[in-house]
Amino acid sequence: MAYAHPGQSDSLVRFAERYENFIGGKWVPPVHGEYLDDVSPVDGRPFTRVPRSSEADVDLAVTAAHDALPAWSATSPAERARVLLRIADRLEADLERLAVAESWENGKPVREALAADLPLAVDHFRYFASAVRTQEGSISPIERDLVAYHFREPLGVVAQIIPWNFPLLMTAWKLAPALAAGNCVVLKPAEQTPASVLLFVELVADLLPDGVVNVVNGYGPEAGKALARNPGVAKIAFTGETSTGQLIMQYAAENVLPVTLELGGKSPNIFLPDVLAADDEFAAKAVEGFVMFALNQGEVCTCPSRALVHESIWDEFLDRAVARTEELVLGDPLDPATQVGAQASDEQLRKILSYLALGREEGAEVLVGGGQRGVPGLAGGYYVEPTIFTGTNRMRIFQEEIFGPVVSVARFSDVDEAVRIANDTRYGLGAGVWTRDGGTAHRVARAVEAGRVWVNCYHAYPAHAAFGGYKRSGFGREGHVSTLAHYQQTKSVVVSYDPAPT
Ligand code: TXE
Repeated sequence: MAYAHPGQSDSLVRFAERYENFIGGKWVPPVHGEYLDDVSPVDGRPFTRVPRSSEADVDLAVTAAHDALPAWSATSPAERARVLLRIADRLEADLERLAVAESWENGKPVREALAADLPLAVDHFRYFASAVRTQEGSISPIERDLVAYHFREPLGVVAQIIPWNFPLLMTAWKLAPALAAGNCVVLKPAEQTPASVLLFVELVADLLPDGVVNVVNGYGPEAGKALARNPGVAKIAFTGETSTGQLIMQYAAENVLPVTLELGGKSPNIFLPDVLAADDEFAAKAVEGFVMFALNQGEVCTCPSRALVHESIWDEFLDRAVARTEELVLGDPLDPATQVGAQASDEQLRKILSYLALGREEGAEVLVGGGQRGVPGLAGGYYVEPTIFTGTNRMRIFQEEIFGPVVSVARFSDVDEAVRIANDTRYGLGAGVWTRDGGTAHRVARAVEAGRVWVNCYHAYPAHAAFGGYKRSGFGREGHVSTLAHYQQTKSVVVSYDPAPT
C-alpha cells in the first residue's frame, strides 16, 4: 500500500504552507519578503513555499553564525560528539516521516529513502561523533630544547551548498564533519528540495546552540552566490554541477578560501568475461550491479552511466540486463513497491529527454526504454523509462552527464582496452569492476582514474570510506575520518625551553 500523499488527511507528513529561513535559532522571514514555490515531481504541483533569499539574508545568517562561533568552537570533542549522537537518534526515531517527505519532494522511491538515504544520514552523524574523538595531535622534537606541537582548530563559519538529488544525506555529509570539527555553518539547500532540509532542522533545532547551524533558502545565482562570496565565510563546501563548481572556485578566490567540490561524473561499470562463467548467483549479482544505473532515477553523481561489457559475453549479458530492466517497477514514489520514481524537476526531465533524442541522432541503439512514461493518477509528474543505449565512447551520451535513468553501453576486447575506455572521460568520480579474478580486480581498480572504485558491488556509501573525485569531478573527500581535515586548520606552536638567552 502506498503511503498517503502529503495533503491527504492520513499522510505522515504535514508541510507548512510556507517556511522561513533558519537563522540564529529562529525562523526568520526573508528581508525582501519574496518566496519561491516548492514543486513535487510526483505530480508536478507546488506544495509549499520557501524564502527567495538575497544577500541581506545571507549577511544575517553569517553574522548569527559568527555570534555562535566562540562558544561552539570552544566545546570539547566529547561535547560535540554528544550533540551529533542526539541528532542521529532524533533522525532515526522519525525516519519514516522524513523518508516520505523526501520522496514527495525529490521523487525518489520511498523504499530507497527508507533503506538508504535516511539510515546512511543517521550513521554519518554517528560516525563523525566517533571520528572526532579519535583525533590526536602531534609533537615534533626539533632540537634538544625546542619542540613544536600541533593543534587542529576549526576554520570558523563554513558555507555549504548542496544539491537536490539526496537532500537529507547531503545535509548529513556536510553538517556532520563540519560540526564535529567545531565550525558553525550556513547551509543553502537546493531550490528544488528545501523542505526536507527544513523539516530536519525543525526536528533537531533544540539540540544545537542558536546560530551553530543556519539555513538560507533561495536560488543559486542569488542566495548561493551571495553566500559563497561573503567575506565572513572561512570555507565553501559544494556539491553540484561541474560548471557551478568552477564559479564557486572563482568566488572563493575573492576571499582566498579553501573549497571542497563534489561535482559531476560519468562512471564506468566494467563487466569482465568471467562474470557469466562464474556461478549463476554471481552473474545475477553483476546484472543487479548493471541495473543500478536506474537507482534514484539515475540522479546520482556516481550513476554507473557507462557500462563496458566484454565482447565474449555481450549478447547474453545484455539480454539479461534488458530483461531485468524491463522488470523494474516505475510508478508512484510513495508506493513501497516502486523502484523507479520521478525525476526531481521539470528542468531535469527536459534535460534527460533531450539526451534521449541526442542518443538516437548520434546513431546509438535503444535496447529498452527511450521515452517519458505516464503514471496513472499522476499526470503532471516527471517520469522517464529506464533506458539502455549501445554505442561508442566518443558519443556525447557517453561523455556528458545526463543525470537520468540512462546507461550507455560499449564493448571491449581486453582488460587494457576496458581501462582505456573507462579513463577516456573528463570525469573521475566512481567506477565499478565485476570479476571473480582477484588479481584482475585489483589491477583494474588501481588503473581506473576515479576516487571511488567498487569491486563486485556498486552504490555502497559507508561513512567510513573516503568519497570524492579525480579530474573534473572535483577535489576533497567526504566520509572517512580524513574529511575532518577539510574542516580544520593546523596551528603549530614552537616552544623553546632552552634556559640560555637566544
Ligand atoms: O546543479 P547546480 P543543477 C549535475 C547534473 C544536473 C546538473 C544541473 O548533471 O543535471 O548538475 O543541476 C547552487 N553560486 N548535478 O542546476 O546548479 C544551487 O542553488 C552558488 C550533479 O541543480 O550545480 C544548488 O543549491 N551556488 C550533482 C547547488 O548549487 C549556486 C548534483 C547545485 O546546483 C550557483 C546536482 C551559483 N552561481 C546536479 N548556481 C552531483 N555531483 O551530485 C547554482 N548554485
